Amino acid sequence: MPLGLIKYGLSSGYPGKRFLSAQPELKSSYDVIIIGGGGHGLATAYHLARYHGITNVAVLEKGYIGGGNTGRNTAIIRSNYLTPEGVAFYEESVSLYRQLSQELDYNILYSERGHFTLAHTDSALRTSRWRAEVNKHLGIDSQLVYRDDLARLIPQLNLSEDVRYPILGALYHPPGAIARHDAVAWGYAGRAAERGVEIHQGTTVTDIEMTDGRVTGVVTDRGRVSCGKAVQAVAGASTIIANMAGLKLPIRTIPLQACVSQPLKPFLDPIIVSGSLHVYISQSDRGELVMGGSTDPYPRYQTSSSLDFIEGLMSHVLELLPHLSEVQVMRQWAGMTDMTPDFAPIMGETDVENYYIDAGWGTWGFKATPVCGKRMAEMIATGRVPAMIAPFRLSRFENFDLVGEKGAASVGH
Ligand code: PYC
Repeated sequence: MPLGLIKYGLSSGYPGKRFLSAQPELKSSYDVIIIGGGGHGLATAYHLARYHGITNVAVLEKGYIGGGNTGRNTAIIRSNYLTPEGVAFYEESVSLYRQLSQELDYNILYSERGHFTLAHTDSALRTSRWRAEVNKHLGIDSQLVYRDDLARLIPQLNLSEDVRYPILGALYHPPGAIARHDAVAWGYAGRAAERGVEIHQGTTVTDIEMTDGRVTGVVTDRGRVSCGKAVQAVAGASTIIANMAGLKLPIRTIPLQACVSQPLKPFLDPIIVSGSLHVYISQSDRGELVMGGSTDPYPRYQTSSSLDFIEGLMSHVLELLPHLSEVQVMRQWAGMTDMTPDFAPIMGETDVENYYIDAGWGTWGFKATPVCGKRMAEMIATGRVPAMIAPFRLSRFENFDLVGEKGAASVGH
């Protein structure tokens, strides 16, 4: 055992540098309060502090940082969306992700694997072709591949025609990647805190105080605080918090389950997704297969797991990769997805003058973390909505100016 570790274990003090300094008392007032200490809230805090010099910021987190959907997803990063608005937005996120370890001086284990969305029907092939063309037009590396390409690129895949859903081809997106999700939250938190942002874990927001259409303060279970501006980034609880500010969101919250297998030697480099079979699967740096499926069939606010889900998911995984039949599932969990009618997020201003929203992340929130941080911070600091996020405004649902992204969702709904 290394000497340093023995000294550490025997020391009565805390010899290591704390990642986050001890939690202070809440101040009476902040320039900006961010409700939600997941990736999006922490990235917003980091960008406010680092790029806009706004450091009188409090992040209020009910549980612990990254303990919500940031730590409950399957960590897939890609930009092969269907609409020009979606593609441009997620492409900025991919480019920020690519250099995030350097930006934060913290290894997020970013790993480019190639992302394959399998097509099992003619109509899925048509959507894939459409996505490939939109992607290529916007400079995204994305192409349609067929069975002979797949046999070469993913030799593990069951390409037999004698199955329920034979594979006809796939949308191949070489930059598709995975990363370590906790590290994304920790990296942003650490670097924001170094610049003076206060991160208050275990702090539940119970009300939002309003006067004349403006937020004046946020009430928590640790006391009331005034603020100049407030932003909510609370995936899975968006409607509840927005209600406190008098806002109604067109969101239904539905659990999404996932699981990991026992660790295996590396054998699967790419990320494989099948919308028809409701499966996505990748192998993490620890060797575990990270697997997920469709959302639960009913809305509710709970993160419990079900046997029904794991049975269904495994039968689908085995259709694609039958040699995994002896592999054990080690852990199972659920996140909560805030689904919008058009499968695109809700970002930007609201009817409440100084209250901003980052919500509606459905099953695609993790991959948007860096771009959300950058663009939300820009909006809060400058008072102008960046063109990049303008299409995702809440008011689009009133005038039916939707951003239809359902065809690009990896998950069955
Ligand atoms: O959008 O890539 C995605 C995704 C994968 C799993 C859930 N969503």
